[in-house]
Amino acid sequence: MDSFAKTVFSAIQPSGTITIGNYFGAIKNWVELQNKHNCIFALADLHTITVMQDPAKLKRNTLEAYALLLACGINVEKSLFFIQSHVNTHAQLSWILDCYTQFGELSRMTQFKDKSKKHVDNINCGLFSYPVLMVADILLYQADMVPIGLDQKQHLELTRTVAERFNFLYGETFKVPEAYIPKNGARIMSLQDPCKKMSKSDENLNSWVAILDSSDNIIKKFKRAVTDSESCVRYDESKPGISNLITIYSCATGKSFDEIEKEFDGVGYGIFKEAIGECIAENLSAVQHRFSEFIQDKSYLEKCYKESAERALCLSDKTLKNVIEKIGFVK
Ligand code: AQP
Repeated sequence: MDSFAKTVFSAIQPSGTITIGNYFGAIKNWVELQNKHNCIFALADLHTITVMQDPAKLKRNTLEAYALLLACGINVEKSLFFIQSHVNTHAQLSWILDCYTQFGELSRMTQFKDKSKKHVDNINCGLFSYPVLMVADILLYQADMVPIGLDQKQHLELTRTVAERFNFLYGETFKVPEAYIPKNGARIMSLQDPCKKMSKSDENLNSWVAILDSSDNIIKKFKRAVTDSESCVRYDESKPGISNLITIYSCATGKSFDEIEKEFDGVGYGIFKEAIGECIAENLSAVQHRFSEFIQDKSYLEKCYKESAERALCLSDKTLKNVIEKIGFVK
């Protein structure tokens, strides 16, 4: 690894089929960042069990997510890319940092409030302390930069607070990381309720587009996307439906909002929705093709995630040992 480059850490939960929200908000940036920085990426399966999972499905989702991220361009020659539960230091540091995070701080996390409403029958302690595990994930690698979508901003702020608190108590231990939020695509909204973010665990299958959806399905989902009753293709925050579609089209094509408005001047929403569907389907077809190759080669996947996990363990163990020393545990 280049010792002058920055260290970047980010993770994604294998909690379902990965959406274009995850893609434009996170993965696409990860792929670009790998060319300049020392990147460490993980599949956050420990985070995933904060919500009840079917074991067979979780296993399948994890392997598929691994293959899919390779297909999107995560390159294990350049970056570390491992499965979080394979690296024990994450759970160990998380417990320690639980003791340096206040109940009040975690109570204010909007993701906890949202998920508690969604899973009323399973408001478990892991769901509550999820942000601390994310703090540990990041601080273990002394990350400078954490690429995230806007939904994770509050968790990143908590990471900074906990790092500063620990450093204040015990002297410089953790690097205080910065968030890296994309200018465009930081918050892709649901196609059925554009006031809600697009989420892979949303039960309404028309609300999200998965990277692995068939072309027909992608085109159908965009045709069904909820918009307002007007028909002028114009970005306007008071019209979240059409504005979300413009954002998605802009992420996929690299065109500015102005260029898109000109391109679709005088045509109705119907034609625009069809154009986005076709464009996204075309954009994703190469990724889908590569995915179908990676997913068949289980021994290659295993080699990649095992090697990365070994290297991640070595790196993160340095931080953990330092923390253990500072808090007074006998080595
Ligand atoms: N809709 C989104 N727009 C932009 N970025 C997004 N991200 C997630 N949804 C959007 C970013 O994707 C990365 C990985 O997210 P995650 O899987 O760790 O957790 P999440 O944010 O909870 O994603 P989901 O899809 O909503 O998962 P579920 O449904 O399981 O809760 C993060 O960087 C996130 O910001």
